[in-house]
Amino acid sequence: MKSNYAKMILRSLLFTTTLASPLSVFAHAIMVKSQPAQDTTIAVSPKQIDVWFNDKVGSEYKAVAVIDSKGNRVDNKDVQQELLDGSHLYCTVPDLPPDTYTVRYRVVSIDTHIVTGKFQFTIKP
Ligand SMILES: [Cu+2]
Repeated sequence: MKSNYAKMILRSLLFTTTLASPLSVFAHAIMVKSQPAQDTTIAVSPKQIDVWFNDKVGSEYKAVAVIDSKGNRVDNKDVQQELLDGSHLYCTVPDLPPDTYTVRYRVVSIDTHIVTGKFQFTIKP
């Protein structure tokens, strides 16, 4: 988690630096929220995984994958971008058994930078 935080700080520093460039009106995407939330334990399988960024992200190359503790991909490979909120991606999942899951995402920022990241949640009845 500490290294993620360091990366976020680094990214915001880089973003501040790029404010000098004419393209800088466009934001670098940073994940700001998810459902299930990062590092939470829930009792029942979610129906879908939601990820929100600080700004709209590109519609191309978007990816969200849910991986179980054995390394198997378990989501339905149906990532969507909300029509009226381009900062919101989601994919559906089947009924997931208790386990710790890793959600990996990849998006293209409006500033054209590719952003990848991951977070975990646990299902425990
Ligand atoms: Cu960027």
